[in-house]
Amino acid sequence: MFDPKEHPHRRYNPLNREWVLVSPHRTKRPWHGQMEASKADDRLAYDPGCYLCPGNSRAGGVANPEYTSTFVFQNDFAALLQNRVAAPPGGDDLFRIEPVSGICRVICFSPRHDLTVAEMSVGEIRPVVDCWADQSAELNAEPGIAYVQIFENRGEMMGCSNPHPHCQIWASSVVPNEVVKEDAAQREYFETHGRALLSDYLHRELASGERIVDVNDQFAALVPYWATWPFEVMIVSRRAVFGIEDLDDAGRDGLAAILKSVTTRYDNLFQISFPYSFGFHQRPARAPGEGWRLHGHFYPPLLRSATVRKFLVGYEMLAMPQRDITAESAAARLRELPEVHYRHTGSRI
Ligand code: H2U
Ligand code: ZN
Repeated sequence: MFDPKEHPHRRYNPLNREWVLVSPHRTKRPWHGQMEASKADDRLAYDPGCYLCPGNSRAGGVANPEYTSTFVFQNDFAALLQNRVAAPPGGDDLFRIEPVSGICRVICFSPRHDLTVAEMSVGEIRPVVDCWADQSAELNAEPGIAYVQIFENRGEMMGCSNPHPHCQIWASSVVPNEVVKEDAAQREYFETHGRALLSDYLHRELASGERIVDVNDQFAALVPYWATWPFEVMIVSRRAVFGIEDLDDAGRDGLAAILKSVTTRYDNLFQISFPYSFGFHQRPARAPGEGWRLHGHFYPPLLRSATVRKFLVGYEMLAMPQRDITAESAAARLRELPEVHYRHTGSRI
């Protein structure tokens, strides 16, 4: 008898239409503790050497204002440039080339150098949500912008250059690869079923509860059935919202609350500031949006302790992604963790 808790199998990701290999037999042994001693965190609220702190100078010599909430600036080392050099797509079947233009910005979440999303209050995260929504609306309205990607690299393990809480926005004249896949999958699902793919998926997940990490009126957090990373989490709007700027007041509060919940659980898992890449996926700027559902992906690299990370190498580079612990057991662990941050005494909840 096939038992998905024991036997190797593959699971289908309907959002990107790829398969992931699951090998649950490799983690039959339970692991207890192996809790790394949490590193003493002696970061200061203000770091005179940080290029994101209020009042400090950035590359090129521009000084940041004495900001008190969020702060947005043009990336000084932007990967995309706004002035398109006019040229049609060129080349042939074997050598294709197209110009790409766009706008890259950096958003500081807080003037406090020592905070992270996990250690900010829901009330402090809410202005960040508003900033994302405003930026997304503004950039989607720019002529020549096809997609607005908001993402955060958290932690040195993810290549983040600075611990000051911040994220990036890259708005591009092309729809990037991952979004092209999700756009096609959601559009075609909508054409076939007349309902949004993630709406149907979320109903099934909420009914089963097995992979749910947390839920509020507006958003659900879950380990997707097809998760690749050990503690991958997806947050999904429970309302028919295509993009982040479409969130109403309650939706924004709900998003702030679910982000606080997920990041706090992450930090509590190994009692460290948990590294991840996070980003939203939303309707492309010039797409109808029908079939789309605003969601975010957390991709954290850690496996079973603060130092043991998962690499996507070997078989995964050459064949397909693979995981050991099942999505269900990862969800259960995250669900059972306390919602209060391990470093908090109760003053900052
Ligand atoms: P990450 O830590 O996620 O890499 O983001 C930092 C970004 O900040 C990075 O894209 C930009 C880098 O280009 N940056 C500036 O715009 N100005 C600076 O003075 C330093 C870094
Ligand atoms: Zn700083």
